[in-house]
Amino acid sequence: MKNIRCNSFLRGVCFASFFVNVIYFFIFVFVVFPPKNEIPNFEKSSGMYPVKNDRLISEKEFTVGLPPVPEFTQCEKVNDDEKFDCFPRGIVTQNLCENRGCCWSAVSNKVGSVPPCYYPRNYTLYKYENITSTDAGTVGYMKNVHLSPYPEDIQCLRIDINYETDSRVHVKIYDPIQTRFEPPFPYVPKVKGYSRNPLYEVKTDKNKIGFTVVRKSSKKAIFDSLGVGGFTFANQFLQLSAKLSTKFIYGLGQHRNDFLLSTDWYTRTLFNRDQTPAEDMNLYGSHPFFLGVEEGGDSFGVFLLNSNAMDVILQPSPAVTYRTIGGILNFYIFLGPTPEEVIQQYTEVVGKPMLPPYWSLGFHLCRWGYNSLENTKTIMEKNLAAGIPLDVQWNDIDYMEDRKDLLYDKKNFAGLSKFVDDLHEQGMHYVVIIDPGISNVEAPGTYFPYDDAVAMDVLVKNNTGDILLGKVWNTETTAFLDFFNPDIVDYWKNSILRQQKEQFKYDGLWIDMNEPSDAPNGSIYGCPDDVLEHPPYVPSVSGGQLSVNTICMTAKHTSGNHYNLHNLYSLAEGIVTNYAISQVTGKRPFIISRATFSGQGKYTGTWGGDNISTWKEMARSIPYILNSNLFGMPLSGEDICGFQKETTVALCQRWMQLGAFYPFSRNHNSINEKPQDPVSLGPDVVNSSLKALTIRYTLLPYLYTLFWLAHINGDTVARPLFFEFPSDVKTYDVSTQFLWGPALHIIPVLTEGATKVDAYIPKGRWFDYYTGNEIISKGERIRLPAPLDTIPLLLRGGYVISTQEPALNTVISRNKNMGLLIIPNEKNEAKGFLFWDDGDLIDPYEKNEYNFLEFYLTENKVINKVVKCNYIEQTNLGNVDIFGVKTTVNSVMINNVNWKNFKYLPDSKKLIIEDLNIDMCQTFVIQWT
Ligand code: MIG
Repeated sequence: MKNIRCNSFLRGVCFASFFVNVIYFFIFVFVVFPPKNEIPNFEKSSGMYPVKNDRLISEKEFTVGLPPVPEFTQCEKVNDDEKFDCFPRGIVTQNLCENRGCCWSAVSNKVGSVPPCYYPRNYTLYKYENITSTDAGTVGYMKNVHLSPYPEDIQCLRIDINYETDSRVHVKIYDPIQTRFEPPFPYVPKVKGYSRNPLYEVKTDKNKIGFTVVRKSSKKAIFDSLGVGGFTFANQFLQLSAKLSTKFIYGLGQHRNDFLLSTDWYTRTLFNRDQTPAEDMNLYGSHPFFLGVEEGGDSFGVFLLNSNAMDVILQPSPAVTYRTIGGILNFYIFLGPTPEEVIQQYTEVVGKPMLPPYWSLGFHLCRWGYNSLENTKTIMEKNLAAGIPLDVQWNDIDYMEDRKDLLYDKKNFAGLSKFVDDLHEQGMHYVVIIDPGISNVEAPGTYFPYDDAVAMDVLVKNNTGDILLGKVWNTETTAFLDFFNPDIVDYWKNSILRQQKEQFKYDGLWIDMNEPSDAPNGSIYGCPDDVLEHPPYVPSVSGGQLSVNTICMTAKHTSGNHYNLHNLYSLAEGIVTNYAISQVTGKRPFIISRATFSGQGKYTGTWGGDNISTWKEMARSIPYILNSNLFGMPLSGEDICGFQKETTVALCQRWMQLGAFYPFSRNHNSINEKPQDPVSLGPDVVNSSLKALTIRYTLLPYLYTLFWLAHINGDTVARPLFFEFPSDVKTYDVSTQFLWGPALHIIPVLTEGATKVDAYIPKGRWFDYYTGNEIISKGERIRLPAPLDTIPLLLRGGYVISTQEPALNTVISRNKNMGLLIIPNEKNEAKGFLFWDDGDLIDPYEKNEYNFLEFYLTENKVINKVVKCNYIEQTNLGNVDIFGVKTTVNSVMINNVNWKNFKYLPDSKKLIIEDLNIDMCQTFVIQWT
């Protein structure tokens, strides 16, 4: 790329603005670090959990500087759908609106719909000084020519458009003079060179601010921001709008809404918060990424790499508006064209998901309030005795001594170390919770986590430089670990090591409360009055203020203010914890995090937080799982049978079936609720759980292979139907069914008492998992039987699924025979893969210690292809089930030798070949006639 500089005029402007910025800097320093003279008043906490739906929007309206000049006159003929809101906060009048240079049309003065005050077509606060395009992209410099209604417009902006890959364009708009905050992670690998043959074209215009990305093949503008809306780049208010090529939009998490997003003037707020999942609220995680799917299937993705609190508004045009309160505008746009490719391209930027240890794909049992080791053990043993496959036992904060991190209750949990050793003997694993806040009131020398943290200076500070104190679970007050401090790596590793050495050897960590959650709103002293605490525009966060239920925005981390880093806190903790555990145990880490940010899936899995035991919540868990997969965090699940409120037998029976197909499958319950493990709920729940979990365990090699493909390619594991059928519009809003990979269709029962489900079955050849019955669908709704103990499952023609004989846990099942399910398509063909390794090794790919096999069916012959067999342990094939064999089979040949042990089932048209003993790392041919 040619090096383009500011022209002399612009240099003048930029220079002048440099001095302005220096002055701002001093003002800023003064505001952020006021002379230390007063301690803010102690604001009494409104209890551990303040009312969480108090949406309070009372932002100050700033109308500073010059009102924009009257040349913005193009108010006519803007369709309602294309009106972009020019006055998002406060009560607007015609006068106030027009003072901003915006257009007024009171007719449509409805909250949450057509804005009465909207941007004129020729609204522009910036003018290009210089814009140059080359084969590699575009560079432009713009200067601020009209002041926005927000303080501190950035005077000089640079836009870099880089054609990074054939399917990805990177657009960065930033201040070229004074560096602004950019998230330190996810770390995006730099691309060398540029694409010579991009799938897109990017249009710019020297008279209009913005850019338009056009898909070359269809000529459609997928993201068109040229002269759209009111582009603004002030210090704490950055706004960009764009028209989109489709109203089928997904993502922008974390929220509890329909999977297919509404474009009906719909605001999604991204700001990590400890908030029981409820509609229209910002929840634990933030993922400024969306997937758009055009009718016909062409898909694209848009990622705004920005960690500040933001609102993202969708409107019917369809169009999107980003309003973020800090950082820069850093967009990555992905061209797909399939939805799956969009996710692969997105995870190229934010990081591919980690490969979970094999055992963590088993079933997990947990609750808050076992209250003693004895009770934990009793419940666990009852479930094992009932034959419930169980890989992992968990304990919640009740195992801690006075809810103190890194210490266990030696009275109620006496013998924990032996218990954990015994679990390991049986092939089971153990996971415990840990919070990012530690008690600061223990006597010196009695609580190493605090003493060490002070000695190593790894705690979050307040605006005056003292340790910030909040209150989480400790008896008195809580200090927060600064996961942005480089020294925290040693601190965390040493703490975990010490706990493992002196106490017990857990296998994974559950990192909770890491939004971070803090009950007193900010700190026990409240927060200072500051532009970081009360920015001119506050996104629609529930609670109305940024510090509600978390620490102050003025809190200090080593790498900056909490204002910028808030949404990254859990990612920082995830990165450090992943490293620390792998160092301590020498094994592949397993971590489940409540809060998340883009790129989290590279380090941790996640779960949906404090859901409620209702039928509606169970159904809502499916969009959650699908979204997590879109966000590159395939290891996700919800609390099976519901966390809060009492579950019922009928609900838990169905939820255990659905939960058996969550990528991360854990039954978890809140304190004070009745036990809800299968055995405690009785035989109906036990039987359903047994049946569903046995299938999960049978299919684990397939599930593990999907996780491998996610790890290597960025594929999804649990997948919406439209990922496999992108041209079928009828699949676009299906979120009551989902797929594992391409081949297993899961159709849970979501209504009480129902014993049938009407499901949308995309066009093709399918087989009932249980009966082998063939279903040919034209792309229609089909009624499927669903007796209370059964979750309908369909296998998709065209695939080979690898299986293994199930057992009580995966350490046992991994010694058993493997199998293949061969599921033919209309042409009697099928293919599939198997990834296999020791299940616990760190970086099997980099170390090249794994097996990868391919399987192919053509007509009446199955063969394998050995791509790699570097993991020295036999993968022994014991049986092969072939579906849809239309005529009786008389003979079976294995490697050209007759094989007697087979049966043909005329009713289900299944051929079952048994008692094999084939090393799958040797090539084989199986034929039948
Ligand atoms: O404020 O550790 O979401 O799963 O059981 C509650 C106790 C703290 C919140 C988690 C939940 C966990 C609970 N924790």
